[in-house]
Amino acid sequence: MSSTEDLDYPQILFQYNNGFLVSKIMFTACELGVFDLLLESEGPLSSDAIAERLGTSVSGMERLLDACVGLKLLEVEMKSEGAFYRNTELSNLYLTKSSPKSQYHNLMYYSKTVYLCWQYLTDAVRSEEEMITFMYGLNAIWSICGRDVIAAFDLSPFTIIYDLGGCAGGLAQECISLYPKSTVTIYDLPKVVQVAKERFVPPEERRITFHEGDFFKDPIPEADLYILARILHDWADDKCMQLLAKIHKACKPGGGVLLVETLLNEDKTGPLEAQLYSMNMLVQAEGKERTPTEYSKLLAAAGFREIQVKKTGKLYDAILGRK
Ligand code: ASE
Repeated sequence: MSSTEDLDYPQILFQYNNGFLVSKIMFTACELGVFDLLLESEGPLSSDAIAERLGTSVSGMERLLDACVGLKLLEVEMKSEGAFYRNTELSNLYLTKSSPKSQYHNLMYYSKTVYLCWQYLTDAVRSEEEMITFMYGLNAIWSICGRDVIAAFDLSPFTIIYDLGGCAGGLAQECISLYPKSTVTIYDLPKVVQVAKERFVPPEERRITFHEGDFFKDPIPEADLYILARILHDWADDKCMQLLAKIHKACKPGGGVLLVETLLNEDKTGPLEAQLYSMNMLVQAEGKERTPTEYSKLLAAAGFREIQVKKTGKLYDAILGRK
């Protein structure tokens, strides 16, 4: 009879449980330069000598070296004076900085960046929930500033409007309420559109429609006005240029693009909100907050003319460019 005790479940369990300890021991020995030192030294070194050369504690280094021996990243030789350590072939080949096959930089990327991200693995797997929370968070501000940015320019001549990255539709709702002849299409990623339809925009709102796609990869339909609210601040200049040029191509002659962003002062001395948000873009996205001149240059380079900047006095300002 085959019993579950025949299978070494606990061993498998503990092996999985300890996986990250193994990774971190290898990363740490690499980062401290243990393998580089042992490659360069004439012969095997004692833990005291390694600790001294690398500026670490002796007790910590001793344990790290022994753990590396356990992992076959080092070999130890017992002499009358004590333990002496040397690299294994694997360490010499892959864990030293100077080897032609060195994996040092990859390991450091894992140790410093990937390792930290995995602290949030649970949240990432729950990310639908997180995305919905983010959508509520981003949408809430339009009940305070939406009217001001939509009213900053007379948008009544623009009847077909696309809100690119329009997300939960808060700004689109402000738009149709101020401009009764206009329709707004929210262009966003399929998973965002799905949530916007289910939870945010009431189906009886006939003047708001949806378009599922990735505006960097997929076609952008022809329209009178494209709204880019808090989109360009997510991206570096080259991506902004790519998007604006694509919008310029799709735009009807006489149409335009409306940027809605938190504007920095020309000398970047403020406002504090824009400076704080710019730091946040460094952490969360690929972009930054910009000055009116920086946005105007991007618009002009994409072919837009008659660029006008309107400060609203609230958190978000408006910039209009015409084709
Ligand atoms: C984005 C906007 C935000 C991307 C990530 C974001 C906001 C927070 N995280 O386009 C809203 C603006 N607030 C801050 C702190 O930047």
